[in-house]
Amino acid sequence: MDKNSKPGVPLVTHIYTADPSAHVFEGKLYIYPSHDMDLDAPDDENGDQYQMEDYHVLSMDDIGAPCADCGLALHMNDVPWVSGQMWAPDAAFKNGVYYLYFPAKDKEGIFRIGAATSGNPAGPFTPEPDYIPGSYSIDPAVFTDDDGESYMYFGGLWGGQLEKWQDGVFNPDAPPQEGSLGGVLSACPFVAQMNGDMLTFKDKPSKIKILGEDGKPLTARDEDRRYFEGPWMHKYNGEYYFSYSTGTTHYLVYATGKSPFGPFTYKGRILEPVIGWTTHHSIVEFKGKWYLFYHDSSLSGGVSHKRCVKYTEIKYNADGSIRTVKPG
Ligand code: FUB
Repeated sequence: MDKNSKPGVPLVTHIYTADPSAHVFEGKLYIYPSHDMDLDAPDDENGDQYQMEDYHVLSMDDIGAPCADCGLALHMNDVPWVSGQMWAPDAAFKNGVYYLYFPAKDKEGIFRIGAATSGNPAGPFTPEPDYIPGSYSIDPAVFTDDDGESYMYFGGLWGGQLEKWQDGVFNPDAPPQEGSLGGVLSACPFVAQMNGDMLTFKDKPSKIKILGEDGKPLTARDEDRRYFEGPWMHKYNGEYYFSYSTGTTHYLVYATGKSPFGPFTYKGRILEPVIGWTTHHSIVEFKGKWYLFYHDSSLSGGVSHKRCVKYTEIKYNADGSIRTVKPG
């Protein structure tokens, strides 16, 4: 058990953690992070340095309370379809069952999204024998709306292979969607409504449109605003807030809309760049306040694949905009 948690300070320091998905379950905060490996590896654009093998769930009785590592929740050796790279997970609860969702490479080296179940929010989780049919790419985020319907948002560029799925089939030769492509539309993340079993998609995943204030979809060149990875959905005052990382420009930003399927209109930044290359987050309401969980690489002195999870409070303006946070 670490010391009392504080905003802007690593939640735990005995392991490297990243990509935090925070939820309130059973009156406590549960955080589902990636578990970064303490290994030496050069940075590359394919994300080969992110060789994670398992998940540990973190929990806090309250904001400001100590953060506990609940131990091993799931290991890749227990998941028959996985060959490696267990990246950013998320969790959900329905009908007495806790669900852990996780991206990992299958035996062909293609990222898919798996599910595992438990009666306890801290796990351990029992994996399904195969990945979710029709799932691909990385960074699942599952949002349950007020009417009980759940939706999975997912996708990440470069190592996360999102640009290779834009036509609905895996195209290993798809070009990267970077600024050099000029006016070409940015690669879109995807959303799929979940069936009641929370283990399968209702329909084929559909593309999410992110528009500028002019109503036009963001272009690949617009690297300050276009989608890169790390989606999250939350609802505030009846509006859907779709937030994500811009990757190459290292911002956490958000766009709002009237439906969980979008389209969403770009609104602004949530978090300025942190120490390290990646930036990935979740937003959760707890006891009437809103919190941003995020990571940086401060614990390792800036090594991009050895990260640590932190939190800070976020505030909304009267018009629903989120006040930008500068990392401390
Ligand atoms: O942790 C591995 C990858 O780095 C995640 O899937 C991305 O969102 C980025 O944080």
